[in-house]
Amino acid sequence: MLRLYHYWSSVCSQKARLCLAEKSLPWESVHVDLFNFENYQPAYTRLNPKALVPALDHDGRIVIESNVILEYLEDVFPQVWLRPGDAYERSLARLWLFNAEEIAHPNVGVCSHNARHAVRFKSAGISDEVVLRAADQCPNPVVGLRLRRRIEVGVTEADENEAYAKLDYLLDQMERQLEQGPWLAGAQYSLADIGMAPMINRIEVLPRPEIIAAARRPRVADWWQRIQARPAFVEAFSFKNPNADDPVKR
Ligand SMILES: N[C@@H](CCC(=O)N[C@@H](CS)C(=O)NCC(=O)O)C(=O)O
Repeated sequence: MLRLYHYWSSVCSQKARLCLAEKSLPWESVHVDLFNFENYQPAYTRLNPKALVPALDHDGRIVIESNVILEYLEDVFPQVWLRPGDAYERSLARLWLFNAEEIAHPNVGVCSHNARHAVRFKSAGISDEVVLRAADQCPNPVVGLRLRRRIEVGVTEADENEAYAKLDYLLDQMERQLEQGPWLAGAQYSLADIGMAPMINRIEVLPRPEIIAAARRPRVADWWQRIQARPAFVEAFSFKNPNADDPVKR
């Protein structure tokens, strides 16, 4: 039995859901409400001490870290093959999983704070005091202290500019990589594409979507169209926000 602990709009959760969908694997959903700080509660941190989603429970064994979850699913359910057979293309798949986590994820995180996260706290009437109390309860200092800083100091325009510059640099590499395409690791759709798809999906709803526009990066834009046309994408991204009052819909 596969059970995924996830949050509807979390990019890392979307990676796991996309992989499950590509492999047509049935799974049970446990939705962890990040904006209610359920991920900081002992019931969840017993499963994932990092206090982050996603976490995968496979017959009672817990796998954490989205890239590790993708590799695990590929090892255990190789019937639908998402890891290239060629060693060089496999290295590209690993490189793009790494790029998704090392560069894309933290920087879309910075750019998401003002545009999405702060807006949601405000609309739900969650005060700074409540957020700071939750941050202090988070057992993972990387996560708790980051949240505290985002409330106390905020994310400045300079922080956002820096994050967009890093995303721009990564997108340049992606545009070049896709010259060897059609997919990020070469001929075959792979874990590399799964790693990057949620990041591009997020960039599209952030304040500077022009960085993935066809006029600017035609290969990235074309790849993004092909990603969205896949039935697994439609399935994985159809998991909607259970909170109808939340202003963020995608
Ligand atoms: N490296 C981790 C990162 C996981 C992560 O940062 N998850 C975010 C959602 S995409 C989260 O749980 N954030 C909650 C928080 O910061 O409180 C992975 O790839 O699984």
